[in-house]
Amino acid sequence: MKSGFVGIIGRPNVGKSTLLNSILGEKIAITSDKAQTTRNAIRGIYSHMEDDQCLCQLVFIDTPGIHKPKNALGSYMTDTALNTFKEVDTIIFMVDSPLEDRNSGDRYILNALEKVDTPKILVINKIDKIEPDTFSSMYKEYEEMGLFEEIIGTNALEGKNVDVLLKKLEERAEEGPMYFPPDMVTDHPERFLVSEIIREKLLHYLNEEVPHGVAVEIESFDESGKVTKINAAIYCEKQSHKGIIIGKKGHTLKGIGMAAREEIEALLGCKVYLELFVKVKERWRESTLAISNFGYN
Ligand SMILES: Nc1nc2c(ncn2[C@@H]2O[C@H](COP(=O)(O)OP(=O)(O)OP(=O)(O)O)[C@@H](O)[C@H]2O)c(=O)[nH]1
Ligand SMILES: [Mg+2]
Repeated sequence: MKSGFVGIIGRPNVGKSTLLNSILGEKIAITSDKAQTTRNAIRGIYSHMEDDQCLCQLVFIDTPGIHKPKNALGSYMTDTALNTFKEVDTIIFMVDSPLEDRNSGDRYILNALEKVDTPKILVINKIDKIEPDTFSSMYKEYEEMGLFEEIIGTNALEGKNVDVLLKKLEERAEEGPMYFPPDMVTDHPERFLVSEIIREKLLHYLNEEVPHGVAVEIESFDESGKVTKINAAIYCEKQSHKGIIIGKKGHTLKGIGMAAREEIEALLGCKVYLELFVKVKERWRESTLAISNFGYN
């Protein structure tokens, strides 16, 4: 059989996590329309089965968007993405718009990519939003760089051309072992996935700086009864943010809790009682110790 590790890298918000979910046909990675959604390397396992046999297993690593860090959390995120370059057999570099000014984030990543000899595939995502002429000129510009083995246009949200990408990756994969059981989609513990679902709802319900400054910590996870009881703390950076998260008469937090619970129930396949608390930890994103305590280490 064939197997290999594939890293998905790019600027924030280009659709990396959406692509991972589309490949797996299951939601493992949280997504949002806000930049810097993903904070850790998220592993998703794709096993191509035929007649009970695994023909190819690809372990995808979805990474945080590479950006100019403004705090310790941002540095951790960007380092996580850049370190993936060395750990994988193939790099998918994802973009969603043409290369523009000289100092654009994509140019920064391209410079870093030039320094590694890992095979690279360029994915131009969001083709539904790119004019055909623009797509052609993007294709040409990237092709002329001679850095990429393949260039593929996708619409990750609707799964368009994701099969083409998978086929190319499978063709390129080399003989190798099965790293995970073929029915395993991710090796992240349920606790982590649950905390991410809560964080995703925070990103959906809140605006501007507030969701970027939150961390979710699962304080207890009790599966002993018929209903799984989960207590989670939402940490934010300011007292004023705490007020925003809770909302008038607690409406915002209630909405977040309801949306999260529904998805957690689907994930765990059982009824869930979810209790959320909001706490303040000032400027936690600037402290290496604090970010490490929240699992960003
Ligand atoms: N129109 C369109 N939107 C897309 C497509 N792929 C992803 N999106 C949207 O783009 C936004 C960002 O998607 P994510 O998957 O969270 O992006 P990301 O690259 O993982 O972002 P970070 O984790 O912040 O680095 C979401 O609102 C997605 O629904 C696409 O092909 N077309
Ligand atoms: Mg992401």
